[in-house]
Amino acid sequence: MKLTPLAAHTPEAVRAALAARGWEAQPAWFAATGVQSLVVLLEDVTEPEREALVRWGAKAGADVLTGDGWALVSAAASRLAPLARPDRLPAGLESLAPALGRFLASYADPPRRWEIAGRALSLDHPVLIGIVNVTPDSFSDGGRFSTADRAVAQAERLVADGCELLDVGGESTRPGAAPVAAPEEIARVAPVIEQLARRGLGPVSVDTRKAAVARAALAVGAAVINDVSGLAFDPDLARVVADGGAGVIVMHMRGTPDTMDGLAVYRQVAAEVAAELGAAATRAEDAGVPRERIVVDPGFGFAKGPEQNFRLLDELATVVGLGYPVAVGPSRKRFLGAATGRPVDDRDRATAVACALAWERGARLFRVHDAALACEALRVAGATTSVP
Ligand code: PMM
Repeated sequence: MKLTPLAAHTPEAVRAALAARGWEAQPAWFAATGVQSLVVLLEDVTEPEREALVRWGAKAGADVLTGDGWALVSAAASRLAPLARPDRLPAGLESLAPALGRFLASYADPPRRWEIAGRALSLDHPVLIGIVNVTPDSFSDGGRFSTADRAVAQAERLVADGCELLDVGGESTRPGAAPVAAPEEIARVAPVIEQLARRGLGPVSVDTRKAAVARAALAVGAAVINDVSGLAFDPDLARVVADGGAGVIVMHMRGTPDTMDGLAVYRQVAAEVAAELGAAATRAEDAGVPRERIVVDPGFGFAKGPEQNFRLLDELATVVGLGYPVAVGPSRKRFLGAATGRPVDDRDRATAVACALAWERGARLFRVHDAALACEALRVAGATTSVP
């Protein structure tokens, strides 16, 4: 007998092995995704549910590790699937089916498009979001692009370097930054968005936490609202997104930019960020934003220390498991400086690597200051990924 270990982090190796032995494309793909091993953590598990899980695990050949009120289940996707089907579910595990069903469906068929105002962005390749800061105190460009003309020039370069969405922001969210009142924020971003729309540059997203700014931005042509507060700062923002038919990026943070550093306390950062992000996305859906318009972002650097950012980057699959497309914004952030020792103006290589790692773990959109390096890194990363 001859033995060849196959790559287990992607279904591609199994699919290719089956295809090379005469399997048709579709059954080969289904079988390849079916044998992939998945691990899910279950919480709020009652004692009878725990016993039912252990019995099921012994019969199905799944690993079930349990403790008081929780269970960790590890099994091939095809073995987990019956637990999501009401007709095949073992007695006593009824409450598991809906959440597991949602997870398995998005795992087997991840979102391929993001609907934004007036169009859709395809997610079958890495999508770069170029940062256009129009804040005098922006930490990363030192305010060099503080006038509308400079912002437009920056936007032109970002598009030339491969950006498919331009994110215009008028309020710095770094710790200690002075808050900006809505009229001032509108005066900064609206002329830039208007010019970008007039020149056919974009689509454009507006980086704001405020409903009034979002409304003004949509009126002059923005297609996406990017809210670092995850729709928690302004209770009216979700409705503005829904009424405007806009796309939305719901980012994770805790507290406000001034209080967030003190709130960076987690037992398990990826699980908690995903749970809080899921709640934020539900806020959007409850306000009438269709699921197809929502992107989630784990919020690197927001209420997370360097180690937590790296854990989150490595365990991004937990955020991807929510079933929404995932955007990431590691660009030039402190945790990259902590790993490389590089100052803020010399972190574009580190940013490009972080983007490639995030793509590998399932992120599809990448918010960057410098698109050229990230674009190259993502072309290489993207070329390793086969989309069925
Ligand atoms: N980071 C910043 C601002 N806005 N939006 C999203 N969606 N994700 C981020 O990570 C994010 C963001 C802070 O960085 P900047 O001041 O360099 O723009």
